[in-house]
Amino acid sequence: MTHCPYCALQCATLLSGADAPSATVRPDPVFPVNRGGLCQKGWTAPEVLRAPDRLRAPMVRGPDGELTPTDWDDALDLVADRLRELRARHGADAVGVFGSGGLTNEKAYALGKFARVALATSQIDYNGRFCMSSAAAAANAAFGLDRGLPFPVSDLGEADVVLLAGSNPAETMPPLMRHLERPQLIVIDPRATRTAERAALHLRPAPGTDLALALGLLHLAVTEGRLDEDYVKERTAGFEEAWQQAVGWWPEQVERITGVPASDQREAVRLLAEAPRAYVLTGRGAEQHSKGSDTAAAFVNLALALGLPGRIGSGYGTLTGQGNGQGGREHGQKADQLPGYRMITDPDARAHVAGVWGVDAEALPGPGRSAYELLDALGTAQGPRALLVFGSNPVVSAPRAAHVADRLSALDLLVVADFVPSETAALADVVLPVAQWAEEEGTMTNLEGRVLRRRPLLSPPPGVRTDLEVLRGLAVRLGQPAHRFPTAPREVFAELRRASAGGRADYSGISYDRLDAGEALHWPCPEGDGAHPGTPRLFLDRFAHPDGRARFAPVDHRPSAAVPDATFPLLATTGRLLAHYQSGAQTRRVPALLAAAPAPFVEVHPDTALRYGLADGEPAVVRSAHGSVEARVRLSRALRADTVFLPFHFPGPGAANLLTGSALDPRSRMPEFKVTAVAVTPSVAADPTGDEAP
Ligand SMILES: Nc1nc2c(c(=O)[nH]1)N[C@H]1C(S)=C(S)[C@@H](COP(=O)(O)OP(=O)(O)OC[C@H]3O[C@@H](n4cnc5c(=O)[nH]c(N)nc54)[C@H](O)[C@@H]3O)O[C@H]1N2
Ligand SMILES: Nc1nc2c(c(=O)[nH]1)N[C@H]1C(S)=C(S)[C@@H](COP(=O)(O)OP(=O)(O)OC[C@H]3O[C@@H](n4cnc5c(=O)[nH]c(N)nc54)[C@H](O)[C@@H]3O)O[C@H]1N2
Ligand code: SF4
Ligand SMILES: [Mo]
Repeated sequence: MTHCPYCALQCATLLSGADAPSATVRPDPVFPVNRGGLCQKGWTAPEVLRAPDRLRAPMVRGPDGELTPTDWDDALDLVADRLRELRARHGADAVGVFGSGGLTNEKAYALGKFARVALATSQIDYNGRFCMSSAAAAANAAFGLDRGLPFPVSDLGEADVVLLAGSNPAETMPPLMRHLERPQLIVIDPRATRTAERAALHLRPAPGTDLALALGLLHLAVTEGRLDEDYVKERTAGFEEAWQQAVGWWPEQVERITGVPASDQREAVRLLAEAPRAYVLTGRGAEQHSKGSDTAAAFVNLALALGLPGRIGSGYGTLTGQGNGQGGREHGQKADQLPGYRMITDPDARAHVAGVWGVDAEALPGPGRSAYELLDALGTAQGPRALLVFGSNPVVSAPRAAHVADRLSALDLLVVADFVPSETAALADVVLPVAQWAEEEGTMTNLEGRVLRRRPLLSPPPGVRTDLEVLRGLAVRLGQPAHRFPTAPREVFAELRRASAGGRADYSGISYDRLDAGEALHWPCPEGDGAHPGTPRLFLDRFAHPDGRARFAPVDHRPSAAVPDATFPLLATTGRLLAHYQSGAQTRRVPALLAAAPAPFVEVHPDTALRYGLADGEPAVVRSAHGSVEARVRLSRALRADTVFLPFHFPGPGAANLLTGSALDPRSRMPEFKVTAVAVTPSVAADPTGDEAP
């Protein structure tokens, strides 16, 4: 048994076939998370193992400007020489590292250690910043701990009501819907999604207005006498300050900002408050905003007011996205973190981790730049001159993508480790071919904090190395002792356990042997006298703050970075399609998935299309203050008339991130992926800004 290579649900799969050409998967019928289900991406995952253009040899850009195959020693020597040179000339922070929530725990841990020890750079961050950072900031502040779901997924199946704010699991985690059959759903989404079709109540706010809506729901919870006063008194702090912010958000005011009728707001609060067992869950639709962490906090406030978190059968959670989006944010590849979900600025944390690594705590760098800020600084006088990318395709997935591509091109050295020639690899000076999920061993931590085993069932193609082998090869060339960078995942995990011991995400009681014996282990799982059973449900007795209380957050609504005006009268939002995963680097290589969703499009309401002269299937140009996108129009009544939708899975002139800007959440540094002011015109018409059409 292993697990799907894609999303955080980490559906269990059984692989058959002795090699990549013959490999097939089917769902494991007993694993409680997917309960025999898989989505189309999971079923077709073996296709990526045998992708015709799979990378099989390291490549170096030659004097003619072309990427040319070479051998591993030449490639790694070249990278190490260039890194040494750049460090000598510009200092250790001249080298940056970009990691991923797709990496196993072992790889994420090794990457953070490699950056801090072998490169001594502070400049490391990862794509999870674009994903989980807002919800993580809110959960850490509220509960003192950030585990996406602080309860097993299967608990949802017993609930009476589940509120989903900005999440479309019917397309992004289809097997999760098996757990959402019993509960009545309240869906908050500007679009009538496949998830919303299943909802008892669908609230359709304008993109970027969830914060006002959540404040309004809290307002109603209080004014309609639904506040759980005993819970608030016994288990929380800070209610009064939060209430002072919500007091002015009466339903009609909220309706004016969000477009959600006051009666629907009342109905949502009634459903939630009257349910014996209820959950509030947020997704990227609510979180990927320049106010994403305050928005997540406002939904936490609502859950706290109703007394949900830390009770069996009720709670608050966020649906983590990437395969190891949870573990990826715990083991030290984030700019401000060390393993065990420790803060890099905490002297005790530095001393503990330096002890495990066998280095001097003084020598560890401090916090670096967040993902977008790191990409934005590349090749500038103050920023890194070299970047190593492991597990991300930022040319397609980062905000303000054209600018990011320019910054990557301005580097002295771009190194990309991948198994397919992604759009980012195509810009690299050196491309390093690595092994994939079914060819490597490790652990992943799913959306409920459960640690799972990834198993090596096939041999990698000749010429391919694992990420851990690449890191050791570079570390040794940079003067590190080989034993400091083990390549056996089991050895790395043994060290990760020690590094995490005593931290917020404590893995010290978890072992490959326990996982192989079939134990379900959710962190924290400290090592003790006996075998610790893990912690499937957190906060039942106390929250993780020293006084055991959860914190309300005094947050208020504010507008998005760009609001519509005469030039850019519409709101564009972006998101996912069932058939593709993220930047599409993997799924666009699977024929069945490409056939299901072959090309970029912009979804427009028919009334809006009429107004702007757009016709179904015709090419259009979508413009924002940051750039423009070419895509075909797809008419859909699922949209609000003021909103258009673009999937972000495609590269080139149809890449949705050509539209998004550089606004960041001040606390989490999350980009504003979910709302951009745009104009949409038929591609032959004149540009509304007066510039010439491209
Ligand atoms: N098929 C597929 N599945 C995936 C992935 C994938 O790429 N493809 N990626 C995985 C990852 S990394 C992640 S993070 C998850 C993401 O999973 P989701 O959060 O479910 O995915 P999104 O489509 O980004 O956004 C969800 C919904 O937010 C809505 N939305 C847009 N703007 C707003 C807004 O302002 N407010 C509200 N309330 N809603 C808004 C969109 O209409 C969309 O339906 O999916 C995981 N699963
Ligand atoms: N407009 C818009 N943009 C978004 C979002 C949105 O909703 N709207 N969502 C954001 C979110 S939530 C996320 S998570 C990001 C994700 O966006 P990306 O970070 O670009 O994620 P992927 O497309 O999964 O890219 C992973 C790359 O790494 C490779 N890879 C996979 N596994 C490994 C591995 O183990 N080792 C190595 N070396 N390589 C590997 C894959 O082949 C692929 O090329 O996109 C963000 N961008
Ligand atoms: S829901 Fe996620 S983990 Fe499950 S098969 Fe689909 S992509 Fe894979
Ligand atoms: Mo994500």
